[in-house]
Amino acid sequence: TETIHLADYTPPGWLVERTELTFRLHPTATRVISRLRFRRNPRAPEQAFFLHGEDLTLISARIDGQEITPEVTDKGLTCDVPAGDFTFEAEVEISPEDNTRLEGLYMSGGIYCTQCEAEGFRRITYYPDRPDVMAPFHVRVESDMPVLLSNGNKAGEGEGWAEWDDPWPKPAYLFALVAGDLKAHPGAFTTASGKDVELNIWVREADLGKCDFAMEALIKSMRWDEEKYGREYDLDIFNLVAVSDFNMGAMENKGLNIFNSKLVLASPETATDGTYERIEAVIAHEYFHNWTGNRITCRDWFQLSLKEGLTVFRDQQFTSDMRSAPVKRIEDAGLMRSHQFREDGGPLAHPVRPESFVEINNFYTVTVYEKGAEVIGMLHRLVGPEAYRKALDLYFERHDGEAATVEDWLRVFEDSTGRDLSQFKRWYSQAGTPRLNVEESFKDGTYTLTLEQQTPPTPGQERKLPFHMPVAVGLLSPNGDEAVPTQVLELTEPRQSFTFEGLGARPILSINRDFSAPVIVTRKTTAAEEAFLLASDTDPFNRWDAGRALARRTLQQMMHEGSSPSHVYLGAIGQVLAEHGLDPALRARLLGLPGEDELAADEAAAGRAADPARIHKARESLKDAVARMHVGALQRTYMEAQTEGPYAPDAEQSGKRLLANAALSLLSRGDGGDTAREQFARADNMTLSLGALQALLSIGSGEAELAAFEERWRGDELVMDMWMSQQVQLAAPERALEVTRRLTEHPAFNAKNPNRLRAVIGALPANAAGFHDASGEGYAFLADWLIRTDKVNPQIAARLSTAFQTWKRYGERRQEMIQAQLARVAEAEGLSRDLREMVVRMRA
Ligand code: DPP
Ligand code: ZN
Repeated sequence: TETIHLADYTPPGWLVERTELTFRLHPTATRVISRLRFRRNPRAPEQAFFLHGEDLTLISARIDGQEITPEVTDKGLTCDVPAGDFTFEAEVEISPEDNTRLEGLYMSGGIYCTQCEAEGFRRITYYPDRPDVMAPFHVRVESDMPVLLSNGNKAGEGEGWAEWDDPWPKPAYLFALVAGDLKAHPGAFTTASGKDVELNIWVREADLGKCDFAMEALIKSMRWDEEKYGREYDLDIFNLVAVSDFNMGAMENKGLNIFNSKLVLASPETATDGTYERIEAVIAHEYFHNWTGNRITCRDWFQLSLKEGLTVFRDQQFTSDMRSAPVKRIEDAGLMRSHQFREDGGPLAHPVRPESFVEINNFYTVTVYEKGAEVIGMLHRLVGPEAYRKALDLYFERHDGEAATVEDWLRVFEDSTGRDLSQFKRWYSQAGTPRLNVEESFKDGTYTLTLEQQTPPTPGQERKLPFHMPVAVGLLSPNGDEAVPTQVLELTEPRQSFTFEGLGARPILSINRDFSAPVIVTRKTTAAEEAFLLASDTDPFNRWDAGRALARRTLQQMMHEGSSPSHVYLGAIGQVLAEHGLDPALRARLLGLPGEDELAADEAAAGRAADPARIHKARESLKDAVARMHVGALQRTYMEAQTEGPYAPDAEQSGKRLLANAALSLLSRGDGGDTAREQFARADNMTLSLGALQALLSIGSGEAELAAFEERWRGDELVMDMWMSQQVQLAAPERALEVTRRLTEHPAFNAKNPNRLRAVIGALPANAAGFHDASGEGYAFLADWLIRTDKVNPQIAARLSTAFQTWKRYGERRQEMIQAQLARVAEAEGLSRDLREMVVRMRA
């Protein structure tokens, strides 16, 4: 297998001036006829003419009308070409129905659809399939399907055909085609400059009632991007299609977004509040790509975070504006800690801009996406919102229509603010989570804060240089007042001191407020100080963080010292429950405990082998203790969190339901599940049904409810996904594998559908104690499924394999068993490039 390096980037030898495609659709024998106008790239070195192409049957090829016989390999095609401009034409045959990888043109439930990012277009026809080759596309689709869609504006249609014209030059990865028996949920938008845009969400007829929310989210996104970034939509029509089989969440193809149906379809009965929020965010994310990704794209795939980090940052801003900013920050920081720190601290660690890859699909990661967004968040914090907006204006002005790089991105900030960002740039090249060590001293009214940064080695990067990071800090007086309001300290040195003068008493530090830098703060504190911050910090993120720290502290004592749950923690939770004025969503978050996987990371960081069974037990008994101690307050909280009036998936109502479900889950530990059964019986929305079901499953009950749920929802694949994944995740550890295995034989399961695979196979590792069962059977089960799935869909297999990335956290026996399974996968016949790369990186 071949490794691709950023350092080897060479500009394309030829550019495409115009791309014309004709599709004669057929399930097993689709013909793709291409007509490409090529022009020599004056800025490229001499090179052979090469077009990517994989799994294509070449029928014929011509240059300037003359039949040619190109040299074809399993990677692409080469041929002699004229010195000047020329037209290349080809006809190829492909079989959408046999395409189970879901890359290129494939069929999903009788609908033709495409997924080209990153390198799927080469499975459609021969083409320079690289993002720095941008061209206007004209597409003709011939099929007897009633709806025929492609990118851009409609250029004509008739019986059995339609033509689409996309005037905006784009790389092939943004190409899309959809053909099927679809119905439109229509909408309309008038841009700030008065242009009318036709909007359509295309779904199966049966799903037409589940599109209102997605349409509203789209319209809000379009408006928000105009107001916040000055970006208008640039075509006459915007189409969005929901399909059932999709490797990713959604895809930003120009003017024709294609979505995993789970991120479009929603009704109160079938979608949870969490799903609604995800839909709103992902609709926004894909829409925002129209400027950050499509109008300005990436020069090469190493620059992926240029569009993804930025677009995630933009969708986070959007959600903060639509809902609660502190709650959103807690969710995002929580995801960084639970998922990105895990990646950054293990064998799969890589920089936000990776320097090499074997299979680019393996780099659509939390590091490229979420850490990439954090890096932009830091930039935003360092320069301030106004300078940020000015820099973005310059970015659009300077690079519109181009394929840009991280260097281009940072240069607009340097040019518009006069700042030197050369040290800041290390966030793009150095992997690993920095540790921030804190020392404090106080004398004669002067408080000195000394910060020391240190980043551990990651694969291929032994030594790290210091980062330039904003550390938001506030100081609290012992009485809870803010002695020094939030200040952003700029840390650039390995060790740096900051002083604060004129303080009356030794202050209490609130550091890395709002999660200003994606780092791990290591600091000697006491339970009393954490309890103080949980009760009094003015920064909501740090309140949450202090609660987490307090929970970890007691869980560790329970695990290793046989202590009973700490009274400080239990008392602090009591106070949170009694804080009626606090946003319910925030209160719910404050009640949550760190996940078992995060606790395992803590164990490893403390130099101990993580014991998943013991972690699980400690966490369960802490929940029991909270439930016992606060039964009255939990009942009051539960009552207080009931919503009135018709269901709405807005921030206010969903915050209440989140709190109600959190209280319910604790209450169920004391009442045998009676309240949950009652909630399940009366629930008129999925958030409350599922919350009740979860509460019951987590106390080992809920058989009758599971059956009733299945009876009601067996026809709805998206609801059944939740039904399946909750059973796996919440099964008692000793039953987890059996439950998973049984579900793989359930009629609702389908080993070819990514959502089903994620809901069942992907859910097992989320049941940490079950997956890591001492027998090692969980590991063997996952390895079997990796080998099996790899033959169907390598991208999904590679993704599921990441469950093994934490192997170093565990004891020798478990390490050996995981390594043995990785070795078995490595030896499997015909292993894909995707899965092979992952296994190689994770093997010792
Ligand atoms: N569809 C993926 C996303 O929007 C890849 N571009 O992030
Ligand atoms: Zn994206």
